[in-house]
Amino acid sequence: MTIEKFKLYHYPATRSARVKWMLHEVLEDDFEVKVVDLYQGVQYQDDFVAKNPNHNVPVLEMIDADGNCQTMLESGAMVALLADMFPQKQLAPLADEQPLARADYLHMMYFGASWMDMILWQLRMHKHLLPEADRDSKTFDRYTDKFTNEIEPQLKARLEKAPYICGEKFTAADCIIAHNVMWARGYGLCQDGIFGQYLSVVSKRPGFMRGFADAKQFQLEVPEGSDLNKLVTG
Ligand SMILES: N[C@@H](CCC(=O)N[C@@H](CS)C(=O)NCC(=O)O)C(=O)O
Repeated sequence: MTIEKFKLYHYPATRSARVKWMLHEVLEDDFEVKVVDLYQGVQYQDDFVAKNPNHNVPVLEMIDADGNCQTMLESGAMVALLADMFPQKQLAPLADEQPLARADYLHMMYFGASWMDMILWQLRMHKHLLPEADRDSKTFDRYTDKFTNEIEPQLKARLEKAPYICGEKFTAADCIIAHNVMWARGYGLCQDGIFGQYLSVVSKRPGFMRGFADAKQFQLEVPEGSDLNKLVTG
């Protein structure tokens, strides 16, 4: 059964941009995007929480030809599924054809969407999102050190060998890792030239350009007048 419609709930440059990029890779512009204004707290309104009790983006709705709708709430799962749904795009090694390459690809996909993401989220929470009184500079510093000493060398070692995170070919894992690298650079990490080189390679892709065309709308600081610091639960 084919999917008739994809609808992405999105906010520029956040984790939903990973999925927007991937959707552009596989569908060009043939999907719907609904912007959820995170700084206005729209994600905490009842109708959005009914869709996503975790009150965050991305949310991906997929509607099949019979009108059945499946909702996904995890960016890593969305990117992985889209790569598998469009094998002709060759964005993921197939488990039966290249089991070792598939293992490495899944490893990097999950490393990006869980382990690395968890560290970046702590930085974001303790620098910009929590109410000032709840921010802990020791937590921020500890995760900065962890990222610098443990994560960056792993990424660097890969990118010194090949242009993409899993080797010579772009894969869907790059949608997660490159987004994380940009996120990390916003917090002063991933400053080595190899990361700039990596981003300059992936950012030449039309899917990337479309996915991040709205990125300038994102600001790291919560704007004056926003209640997000009071609403955020992490
Ligand atoms: N596990 C989720 C996390 C999504 C997430 O936390 N999104 C952030 C933006 S990067 C968000 O919408 N936060 C709003 C909030 O919690 O108020 C995923 O990766 O899909």
